[in-house]
Amino acid sequence: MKYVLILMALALSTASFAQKKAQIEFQVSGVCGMCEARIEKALDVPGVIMAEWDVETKKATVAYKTKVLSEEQIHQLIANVGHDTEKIKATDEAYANMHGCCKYREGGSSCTGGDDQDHDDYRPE
Ligand SMILES: [Cu+2]
Repeated sequence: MKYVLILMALALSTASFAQKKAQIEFQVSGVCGMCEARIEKALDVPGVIMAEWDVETKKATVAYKTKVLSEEQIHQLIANVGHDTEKIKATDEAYANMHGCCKYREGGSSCTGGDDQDHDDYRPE
């Protein structure tokens, strides 16, 4: 009986939660695992419940609280760190700040050799 009550409480809290959240999917330009980390970190803000970016499909999946953030703002957060989204393009400045490996625009990515890139040895000049 106790378990039933717990389950009911969980179901109720999920239901009230669901009314205020939305989940969107959209394309985001990027190249590698570092891009993934950067994109997901950019979305590590209040209001974002879950953010994922798939390096294979270039698809971002973001669950967020609609009272805190708009879809537009989410796109902007990603553009701010240098990645173009379906709606908002990153500024040249933000784009230039990215690791060379992540330069998706002119096909100039320098990390095309193998999928096991280690960026840890990268040092900015
Ligand atoms: Cu990258």
